[in-house]
Amino acid sequence: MATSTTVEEQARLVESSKRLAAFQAVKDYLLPEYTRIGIGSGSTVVYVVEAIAGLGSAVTSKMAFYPTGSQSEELIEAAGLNLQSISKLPAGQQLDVAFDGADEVDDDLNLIKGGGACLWQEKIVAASAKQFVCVADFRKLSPRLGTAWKKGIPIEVLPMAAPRVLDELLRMGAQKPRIRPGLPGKAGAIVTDNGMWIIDAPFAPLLLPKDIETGSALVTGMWTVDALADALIKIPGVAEIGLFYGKNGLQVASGAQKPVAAYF
Ligand code: ABF
Repeated sequence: MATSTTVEEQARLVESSKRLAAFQAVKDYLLPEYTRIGIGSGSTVVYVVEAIAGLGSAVTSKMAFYPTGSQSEELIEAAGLNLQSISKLPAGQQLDVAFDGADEVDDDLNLIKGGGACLWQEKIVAASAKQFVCVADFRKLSPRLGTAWKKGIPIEVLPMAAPRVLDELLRMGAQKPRIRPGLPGKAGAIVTDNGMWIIDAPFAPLLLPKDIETGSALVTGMWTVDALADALIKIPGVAEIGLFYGKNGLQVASGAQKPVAAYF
């Protein structure tokens, strides 16, 4: 009895952390003059959309919302917001801001994303925005990626290349990488919105520049975030990886993958 109450209390705490983070992020980063907004996937983004819808149609009717997949498409439509497609965003234009969740966030705001299998479109939307804001609950923050999210880095692959990609991941030191199975009741591998498969590849915790300064990178078999991401994306057959890394939107004009801020 005591255990189940604790589990329920923890669940309530997590939901309240997601909600508070989402409302604060929208308050700080959604300016009324913005017209193009990216909306990510997952359960935390539900609160982002709730916060946006709560601003009222006087504010939101001038805005268009760009989803990262079928789930966020439904979310936007259900809230009565104006749904647009990132494929219709003209070349040379950017979203004003994009909000999305994460599976894990490290001290430098690198992210693991893709637990929900939408990582490719999530990266396109995040990188199309002038500012990308991450919203998550307190369980997602950790000093190094791979510490809190133990299922591995999600990697979107061309199905025919999956066996070769698995070989390469093992060679790079991944521990038991595996093709993600389909949702309960569905045989075979999970198929993404883009017709691809997902491989989850667990690696030892990923180091940050500060670790190299202090010498921890000398530990055998440990990658830095940037080195691993650069190597993974070069494997033939890999379409996209669930590491959002590099520079954030304050440092590059466009194409940033890292958030300018993370809310917990
Ligand atoms: C998306 O949703 C994904 O990149 C990430 O895997 C997941 C986070 O979901 P939740 O908010 O439900 O924890 O952002």
